[in-house]
Amino acid sequence: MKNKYKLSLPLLFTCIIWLAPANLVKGMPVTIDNGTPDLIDAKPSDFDYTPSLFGLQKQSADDFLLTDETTINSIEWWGIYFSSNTASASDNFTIRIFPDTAGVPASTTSISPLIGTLTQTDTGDDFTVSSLFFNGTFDVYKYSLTLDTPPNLATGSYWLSIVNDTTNEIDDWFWSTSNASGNAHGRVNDGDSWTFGIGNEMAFNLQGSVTSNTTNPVPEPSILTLISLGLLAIRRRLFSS
Ligand SMILES: [Ca+2]
Ligand SMILES: [Ca+2]
Ligand SMILES: [Ca+2]
Ligand SMILES: [Ca+2]
Repeated sequence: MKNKYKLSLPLLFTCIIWLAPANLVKGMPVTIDNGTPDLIDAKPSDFDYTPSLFGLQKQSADDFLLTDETTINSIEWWGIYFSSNTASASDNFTIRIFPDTAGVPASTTSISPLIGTLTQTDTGDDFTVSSLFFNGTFDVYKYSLTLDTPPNLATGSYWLSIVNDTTNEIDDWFWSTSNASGNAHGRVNDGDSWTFGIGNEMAFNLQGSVTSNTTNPVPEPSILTLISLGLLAIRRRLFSS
């Protein structure tokens, strides 16, 4: 008899795991960390920027992946003011999230620009450019945005676009990179295709929480079949002795 109980214990646990609700991690914090400034480069992302050898785009975007349905509560990113290192007295960021279409951002977003409470802080880190075309040192600023209306996003790939507007400010805003190798993309105007491959990762992170869990999917039919077969086998053992 003892053997039969030993057999059924693992089965019992299997059943308990299977019966547990799918939303095991609902409400759990989510951090999407795309890195902090590498202090090597920065890319223009400013409606007031005039395309030049420093970048052909006015708008830059970088991708992120959500493995669960997630509500985004806040965003942090980093940047500099080019070319005289004069910080904007009134940043005017347009923060948008675009769906992914075959590895590039879609032309238009279905999510309204994200608004909230913004802070701008000089990190104390400096970024130095030393090239044939330009020499200069820039204060690296950190921006933190707590969203007024946190968007809820389905599982999938997205693109975060952060574009400042420094019209009437002496400098233009550049988004700090976090890695020299990456897939950030750029474009000039709203509605354009994102045709410029920037080739870096941009410095940003997102914080949120899981709205609905998708990493513990309902068991496959084949697993259910195995469980049923196990039950049958044990029944047979019990009744045959
Ligand atoms: Ca300008
Ligand atoms: Ca990327
Ligand atoms: Ca400094
Ligand atoms: Ca400007």
